[in-house]
Amino acid sequence: MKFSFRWYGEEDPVKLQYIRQIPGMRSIVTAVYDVPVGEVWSTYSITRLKEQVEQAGLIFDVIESVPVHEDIKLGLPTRVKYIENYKENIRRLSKAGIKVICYNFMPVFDWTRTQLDKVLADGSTALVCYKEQLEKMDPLRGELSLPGWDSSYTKDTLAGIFEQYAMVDEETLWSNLEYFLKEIIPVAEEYDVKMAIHPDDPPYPIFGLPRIITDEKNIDRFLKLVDNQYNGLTFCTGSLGSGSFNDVVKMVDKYASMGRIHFMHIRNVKLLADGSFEESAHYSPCGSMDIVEIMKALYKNKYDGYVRPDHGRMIWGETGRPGYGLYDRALGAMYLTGIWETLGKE
Ligand SMILES: [Mn+2]
Repeated sequence: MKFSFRWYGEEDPVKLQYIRQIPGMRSIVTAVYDVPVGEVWSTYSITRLKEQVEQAGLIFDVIESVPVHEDIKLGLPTRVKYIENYKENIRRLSKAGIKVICYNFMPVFDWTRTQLDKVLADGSTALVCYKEQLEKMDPLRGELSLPGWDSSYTKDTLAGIFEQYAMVDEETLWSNLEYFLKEIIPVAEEYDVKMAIHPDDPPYPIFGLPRIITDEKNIDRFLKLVDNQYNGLTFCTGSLGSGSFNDVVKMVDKYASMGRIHFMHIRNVKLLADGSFEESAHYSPCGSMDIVEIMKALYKNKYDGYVRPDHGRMIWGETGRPGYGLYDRALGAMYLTGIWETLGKE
């Protein structure tokens, strides 16, 4: 298992030098942020990122994410150009040493929460998603203040995109995903880059938009669209685990045994009775996930891919990017490292 940590580049208040000080830390998970979605990443920016990471004594081999342009998800004729750009990004990243690319196929909105700084009983703050609040949110009405969603859309363009998605039901989204995979996976294979789709977060439709990477049945279908090792998963325990219908341990075991997990995001969530959830500390008793059983499933299958502690709470007075502070993620990393070391001695 290769331990990694997400870093948002020079703007990130968490310094690479601090990440290096987490015992067992190996790789940096990052991305080029200076180009619009859908464009080709400059070799200059990629090389610069690589140099920064390596100067800190860490390895540059995982990208999260190369975002998929909305026209690809919508299946518009312009997707041809954006898919060619995507292929070029795979080639360029491969040449820089990248082994895994994480991406997602969620229409319009990436991960969605209703509050980013909910104060928990111990005084830490965490990201939460309360069903009741979510149902009241309407991105098309009033001021859009969706926490965490740094929108590049104005209200008018957003209305236009929603109108386009009115034509895209789940089956259409599936066929648009299949088209995309059939184009890019051969390039990923040729350049030895494992593509790892991130599940939808939360794993059910929101705001009337379809979501398809949500549960075991759909992940089975996804893997069969292009039945090739290079078409794999970022298995996010928090995203899939925030649907109570998902048996996360069973799914980790199944997909790890198939060799289709290339990247693990491990975090805990506390499920509430109405389907809401709160992000919690990694330690199993703090939430609804059994992190030890998840690690055991990986160990049993000799998992050799990447793992990173996913979102953390804000603790010890730290401020910064919600979910991506240093302290709680470092605690999570050590917890995972400790479990992994123990399993190796049993
Ligand atoms: Mn994740």
